[in-house]
Amino acid sequence: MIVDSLFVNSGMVQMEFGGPMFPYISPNQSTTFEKEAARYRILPGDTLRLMIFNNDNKSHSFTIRGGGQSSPVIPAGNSASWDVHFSNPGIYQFADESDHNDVLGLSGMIIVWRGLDHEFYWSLREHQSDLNANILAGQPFDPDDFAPDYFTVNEKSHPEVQNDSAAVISGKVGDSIYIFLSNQGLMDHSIHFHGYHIQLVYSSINNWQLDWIKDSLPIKAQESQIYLLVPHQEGTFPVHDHNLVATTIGGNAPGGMLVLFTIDP
Ligand SMILES: [Cu+2]
Repeated sequence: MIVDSLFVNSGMVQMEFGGPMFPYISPNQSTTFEKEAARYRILPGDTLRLMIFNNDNKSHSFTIRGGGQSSPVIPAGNSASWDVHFSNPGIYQFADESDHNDVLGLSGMIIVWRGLDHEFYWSLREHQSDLNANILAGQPFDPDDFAPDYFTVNEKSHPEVQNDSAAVISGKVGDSIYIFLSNQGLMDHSIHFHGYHIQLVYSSINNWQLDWIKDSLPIKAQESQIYLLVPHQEGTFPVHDHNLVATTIGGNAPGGMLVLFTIDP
């Protein structure tokens, strides 16, 4: 049994220095609100017990997307414990899908995989800075009208994401480097590496590209994937979404889903 905590915190976020502030609800691992979502890493066979503390002013509950497991409903200011079981290795998403709380930030990834020497994590998400206040005010939201202006890896746009050592891939020529991706957003993305090819070793859906070795791989909304990168050369290269709207930040390029990474000899 792995025991960990999940604090539902609400606050204001900014996805760009000097950019707009907008309301957000985040699953965090402490009582301090931060935009980066909690991430849980366990081994196959482990049971995860989440102690959930709801610091928000409305009730919340979580489900494992596609998995049929639900937490208790936790009223504002209350707490509950939730045991989640996984019979297969993979990447799972926990989310509060009621009232579009997941669009407001309330979802994250649970990784159930064997231990590895070199692993990195990418939670993909889009944000529309003028939408969240309307959702919180109870106005209807039609996903067909979604027009995001911020695109994040671990809830940070480039260049801020360069400070995230869990997102910025690093290693040496010949290493087996695994990248755990979970698309928490509403859009499909296409992850494109410069300098290297990556192998798709896991997908949470029936993905006919499994085991393909390519420089670009699409990832659907709410899909999770694992890439294996075995670098054949040293150097510094970008990896970015090939859907170029997602490499903007507040309407300007470059930014968003773009990470520069370095492989050493
Ligand atoms: Cu490119």
